[in-house]
Amino acid sequence: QKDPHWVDGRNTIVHLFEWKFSDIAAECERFLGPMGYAGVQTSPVNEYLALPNNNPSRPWWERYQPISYQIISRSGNEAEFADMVRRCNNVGVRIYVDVVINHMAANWPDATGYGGNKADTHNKNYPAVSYGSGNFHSTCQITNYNDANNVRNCELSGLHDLDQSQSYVREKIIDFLNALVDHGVAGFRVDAAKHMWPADLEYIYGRVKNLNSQYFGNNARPFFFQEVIDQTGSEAVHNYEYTSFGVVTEFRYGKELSNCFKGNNAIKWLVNWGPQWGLLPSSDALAFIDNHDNQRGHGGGGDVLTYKTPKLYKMAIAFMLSWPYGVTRVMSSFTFSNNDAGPPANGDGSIKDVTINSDGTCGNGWECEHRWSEIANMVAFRNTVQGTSVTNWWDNDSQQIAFSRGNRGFIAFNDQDNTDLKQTLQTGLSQGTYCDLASGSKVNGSCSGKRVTVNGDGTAYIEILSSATEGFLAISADSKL
Ligand code: LAG
Ligand code: CA
Repeated sequence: QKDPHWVDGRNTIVHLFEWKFSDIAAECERFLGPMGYAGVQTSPVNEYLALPNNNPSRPWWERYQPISYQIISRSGNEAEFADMVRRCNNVGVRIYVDVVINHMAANWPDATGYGGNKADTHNKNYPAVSYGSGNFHSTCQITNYNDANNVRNCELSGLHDLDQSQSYVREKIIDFLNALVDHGVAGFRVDAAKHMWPADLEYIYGRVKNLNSQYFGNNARPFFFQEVIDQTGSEAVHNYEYTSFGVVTEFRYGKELSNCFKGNNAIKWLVNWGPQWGLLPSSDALAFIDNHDNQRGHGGGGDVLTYKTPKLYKMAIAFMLSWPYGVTRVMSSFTFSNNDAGPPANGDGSIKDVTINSDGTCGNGWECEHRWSEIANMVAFRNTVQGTSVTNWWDNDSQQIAFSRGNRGFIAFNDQDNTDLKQTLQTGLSQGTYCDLASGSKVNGSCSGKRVTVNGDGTAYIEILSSATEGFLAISADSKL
């Protein structure tokens, strides 16, 4: 169940972290569809804990404490969810829901969900599912990542740990996933997969119904990408235990690329980026630079590049989108300084609308990295070069590299401090003038950024000054003027 069911010619999933369904639907229609994005990962959509103390603001991590499997959240209700899935599918953008099935909410006094359902968390009683204490592993805390039993049968941060080996629990989870499939989703991000037994997940995925034939034809199996944090390979649980029945989030991907573009490792070594670096095989991997956890020091985070260092971040994202590896995912954040802070909210606690400025960026506290022209243009680049391989590799033996994607695209990076890149390089492209997708965009046949002249023999003079705002340059068959 590794096929994301993208519409032909599209690529890349964007995580619209904490967005309301109504805003996601609008974004599919006004931006993601037209720009060639393939899908959206939503935040958890089922009912979760509304923290009893609303001061200072609802933390984003409330969403990872389920109260029931009803579709009701800060993002909207079931009718709004249904409307979003329909509208996004209609413009060729797939929906993937983040599902939290490892556990239920931790101990809280008077735990109440967004839909108003109550849980007696101290007694592991969640009547709105319903789960009782017998559906959980006996209480113990995760303390030893060298012990797979401890990691999978004990509680993660006090979150009550479901026993997915029970057929009753499996049926409840399958019913929940089937309800989402009925609405027309294409698949799921499985939260905390590392903390569940592979055999239980394989059984559950195998029992989820085929995707809604209205959008996916007959016999389409749901896509599963599973969150397994395995950054070192030295813990008891390995990411490859999950790859025979789904894709896995490849945490080493963003970690190593961040390290390179920060200058801690030479980017010339990226010539063999992929399994030779210890990464999963391409077809098993979800590739990303940062996610909602590690951009704020959660989930094994700490030093990945994020929107906060835009020049280096855009270079890492551009490299990801130009390199043939994995199912790519782009993060779309809200601005934060406090790691617990929830999304931009109104006085009544409702999530703020995503507003769009006249220059296409977002307002109201939303970063919208996916709209940064350099990133959106690289999603288009990836569509243009689909099916080609890496050719014409060049490097300066250090922090400057360039390569072609067959005869469809060419990209160069200058990550070297105080050193300009000024080179005549083989681009692989046909003769003509091209618009650089990093410094500008091609709009109505004209270019708002640098122009690159490709000669009859495919060579072109490439210049990226170390002082430039953008540290890369990219041209493609579709950016020809
Ligand atoms: C994940 N992947 O495996 C999510 O990506 C990650 O965001 C989730 O943790 C985690 N698994 C569990 O679903 C997040 C926060 C935690 C937070 C948890 C539950 O990173 O910090 O824990 O969601 O809301 C919070 C408090 C803890 C507390 C716990 C229980 O931070 O201190 O013990 O709640 O009340
Ligand atoms: Ca578990």
